[in-house]
Amino acid sequence: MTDFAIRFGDHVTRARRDGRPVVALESTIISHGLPHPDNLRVAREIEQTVRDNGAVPATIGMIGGELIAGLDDAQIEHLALAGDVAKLSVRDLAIAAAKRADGATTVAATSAVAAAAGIGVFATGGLGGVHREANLTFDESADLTALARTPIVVVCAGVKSILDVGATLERLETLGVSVAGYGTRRFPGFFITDGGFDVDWQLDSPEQVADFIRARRDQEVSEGALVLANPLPADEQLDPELHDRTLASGLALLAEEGVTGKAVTPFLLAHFHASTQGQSLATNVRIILRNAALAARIAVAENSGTA
Ligand code: PSU
Ligand code: MN
Repeated sequence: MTDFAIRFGDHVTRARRDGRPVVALESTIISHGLPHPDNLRVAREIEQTVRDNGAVPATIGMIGGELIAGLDDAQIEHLALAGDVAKLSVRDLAIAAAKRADGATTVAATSAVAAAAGIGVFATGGLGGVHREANLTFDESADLTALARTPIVVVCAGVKSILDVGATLERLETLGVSVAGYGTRRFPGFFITDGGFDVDWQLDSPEQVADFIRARRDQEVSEGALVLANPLPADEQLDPELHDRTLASGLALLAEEGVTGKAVTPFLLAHFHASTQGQSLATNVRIILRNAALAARIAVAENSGTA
């Protein structure tokens, strides 16, 4: 007999028993999105920010083939510092379990596991999306199709400007994923406040987002996610000129070195962090912590409304 079911960390088991709000967090940003050793420090700060805002963090990942909702500190440290952690999208989860692998979950996999575990709010940095030149490479993140079938709220700063932002918004529309700006109708570009596109809807408070969750549940019509785009304030963004320069050199390097597939996002992120003397890293961290705080406040609002 085998049991590959999702296991809950002790702190998440307690939170569920006590009816406390829980926020899901991904582990790919820890293992693959942020440079060592800052990644471990940031992973801990994200969890603390969720706690400071009244919710319980459930960082999701895989240890030795076991899918865990609510990694403990030693497990987070392992995923942050071990060199051979797999990047797991939804399609990888069962294979990696069969291989007893250690793995970090992407937005797609984290959303799917969180929803299966009854967690309705998830904070991350930025979504995966449609890559530039996807018309030639077909490189579109499985984050998009996963969100189409996963009832969760993903608090993010839009999609990184390393992607094709307009095409990503078009695909989200086609796939039936709800999209709203938090306090704005402009869709952010991750490091930069304004990604260059409008969205149709703006939500203005954690309570309003909690009402979205209730409406989706009561209506029983849509199965898809809400992408809640939470931009950095303009005075906290990465200098747009530095951003454009770094993006151009990163894309050139990508082509030169022939990087493709799931290595593209980590490669470009590492390039940003290496060539902006830490500025993009500091920006990235601010984004994640702001999203973690907002997600916690949404989880609290949702929880108090249904108590
Ligand atoms: N955005 C970030 N940092 C990241 C990622 C996105 O700011 O590390 C990760 C997320 O886990 C996302 C994944 O789900 O990259 C998308 O990868 P791909 O394009 O290979 O689907
Ligand atoms: Mn891809």
